[in-house]
Amino acid sequence: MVTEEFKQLGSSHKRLPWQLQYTTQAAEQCGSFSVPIGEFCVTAMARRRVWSGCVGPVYLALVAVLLRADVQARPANMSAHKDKNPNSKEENEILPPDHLNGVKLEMDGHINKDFHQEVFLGKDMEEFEEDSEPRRNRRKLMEIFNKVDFNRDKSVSAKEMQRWIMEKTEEHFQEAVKENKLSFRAVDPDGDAHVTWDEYRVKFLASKGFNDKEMAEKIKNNEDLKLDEETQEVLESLKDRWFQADNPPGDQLLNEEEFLSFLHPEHSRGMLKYMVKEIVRDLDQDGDQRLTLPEFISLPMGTVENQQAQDIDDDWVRERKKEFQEVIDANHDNFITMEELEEYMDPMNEYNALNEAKQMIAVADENQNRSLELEEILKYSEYFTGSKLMDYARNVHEEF
Ligand SMILES: [Ca+2]
Ligand SMILES: [Ca+2]
Ligand SMILES: [Ca+2]
Ligand SMILES: [Ca+2]
Repeated sequence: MVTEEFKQLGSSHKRLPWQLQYTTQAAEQCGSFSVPIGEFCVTAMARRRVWSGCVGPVYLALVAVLLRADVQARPANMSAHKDKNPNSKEENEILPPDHLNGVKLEMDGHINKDFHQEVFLGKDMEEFEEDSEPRRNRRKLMEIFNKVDFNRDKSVSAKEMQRWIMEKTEEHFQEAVKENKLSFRAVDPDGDAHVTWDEYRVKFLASKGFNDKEMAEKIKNNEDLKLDEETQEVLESLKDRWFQADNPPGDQLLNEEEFLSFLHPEHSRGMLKYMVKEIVRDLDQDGDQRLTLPEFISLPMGTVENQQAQDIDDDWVRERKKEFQEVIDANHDNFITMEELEEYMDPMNEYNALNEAKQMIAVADENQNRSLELEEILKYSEYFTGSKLMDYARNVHEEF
């Protein structure tokens, strides 16, 4: 189990906007590329019909080609490049993030591999990523340990870890609120506290390299924007989401709070439901609005070309199966309903936090006393923080 966890730490997530992520990430998971085109087409077509009428097979082939190009051109770990690229930074300000911190599933239905690190580190996550100096990391981890150990008995119980997880989850939410202020200012430059879909659409297109004045003019005159298929696809799923975030009575304008739930669906009940619906729709093959195990594990669907990829694939399936049976399917009737998935994905669910706490403890609890001592946390620092501490035993000694 531990080895598996460690292996996961090394695997990177590719985070593309909303629906498109589905196929590319699936491909990445098994180390080879193949589009589960049947499922994807159904999704793309259903969505497209709503907004712009019918599509031909040529279009779908094009999407496949574009996706293929995209997968190959993209760096292995997008999050690592995020801050070094000023363009993508600007884009990030107004686009819904592809990955939500502290939420158990990615928006495409994949399991969030960094979840336990996110809820253990809170907003300090990046410090551990950037800082590879083991001495400093060790000190920071010791500081964290002392805070998690609320009653100061030198040991972290499940209750203490649960409390900590809830606190760190709240921290992610506060970060989102803070970032949203800036994002909202960027989409609402005239400061009238409301943003129209058209205003947002122009900003989005500008972030994609289109000329904003030209686009605004075309939109005003109802002209064809002549967008490439990929941009069109992303825009349509953004539009769905935009209208979903518009609280009733809908006026097609988003205020700051609505914009927050547009960017961060995880903290709004209505948007959480919407996100769950999207995931179920994408994975549900027989249309009964709930997921069986085969439906839930069918996501990567790739052809596997070599043994290494096969192993990754097996791990992936094993982990997904475990999550289905032991956690998400709460009443163990072999179906995941939308309600069950919603509970599972709700970041503020205390029961989930306790489960997570117990799971974290189980990974590192070498002396089997159902709580974590400092030595255990330091030894498994890679699991908790993503960064390895060399010679942990000697160094612990030094620090004391
Ligand atoms: Ca304690
Ligand atoms: Ca089903
Ligand atoms: Ca169930
Ligand atoms: Ca222990």
